[in-house]
Amino acid sequence: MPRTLTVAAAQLGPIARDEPRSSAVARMVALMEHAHGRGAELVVFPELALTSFFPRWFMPDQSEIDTWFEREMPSADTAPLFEAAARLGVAFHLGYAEIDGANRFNTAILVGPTGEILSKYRKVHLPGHREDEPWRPFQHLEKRYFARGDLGFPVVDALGGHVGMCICNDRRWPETWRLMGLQSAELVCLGYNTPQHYPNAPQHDRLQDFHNHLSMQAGAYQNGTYVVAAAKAGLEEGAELIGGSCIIAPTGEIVALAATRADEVVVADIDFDRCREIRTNIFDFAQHRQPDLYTALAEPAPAPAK
Ligand code: CDV
Repeated sequence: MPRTLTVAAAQLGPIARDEPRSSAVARMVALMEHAHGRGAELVVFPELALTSFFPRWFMPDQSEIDTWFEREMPSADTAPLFEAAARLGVAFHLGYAEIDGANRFNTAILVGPTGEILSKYRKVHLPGHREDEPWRPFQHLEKRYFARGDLGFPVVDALGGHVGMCICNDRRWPETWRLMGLQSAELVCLGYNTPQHYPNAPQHDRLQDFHNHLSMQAGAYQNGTYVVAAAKAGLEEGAELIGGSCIIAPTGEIVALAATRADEVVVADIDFDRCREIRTNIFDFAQHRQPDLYTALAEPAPAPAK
């Protein structure tokens, strides 16, 4: 009997700096209702989906930084999303900034169709820089505002399959995918905020959409997993964010793709059993991996050759 699930990537257009969480949540509830109308049983929202992408601003005052973080989940602001999920019987994935005691993380949760949190992930690969760099047209201060995630790369049995999560920059690292592949991930949910302009290497600006899909399609194929990826997209506070939200099959093929840089839902039916097409053939880990020769992967990188 096939194990199937109808999944949606819910892309968000720009969120203004002064847009309240209640407004972002109302937009997400509308996207969830739309996705449900198209049969979706799981809706994936972007990274830091409740607010504007605040790491683009240098804020010296910690109390101001903390206004961008959530102290509880659900909260009064996010309760409507949990209520909508339970009303519709839809699971969802949500990215947000989390305060836990003295620590601050870039976090994502998987919430089940009755509104219970099934899994939590905290972003491991934090891009950007720690100090204000006024030469940039916009900052990328994730290294300043977040601690490295401390939960590993969990894969849980949920929604009929093995479900993992990662966040934005994590998708560019093959280790992210393989650590979930080694746990037999069949579906990876992720959100991202990727500027079109990369100040350190502007010659890559034209390649941002290509590198986005290249990384995720490779991760899907090399580990035999579906991917549902949701962008925050469009011109947000002077920074253009790529879109390209998509659903990728274990063959690496994109099976649904957003066409805009605005609020948009894309939907696809997935069959978890198709993951075996990859995992019992070309990427049969038990037969073909050579882990005794991979030990350097867990060591610090040597200095680059001159
Ligand atoms: N939010 C991100 O992690 N963004 C990075 C950008 C800064 C390169 C990304 O990997 O898309």
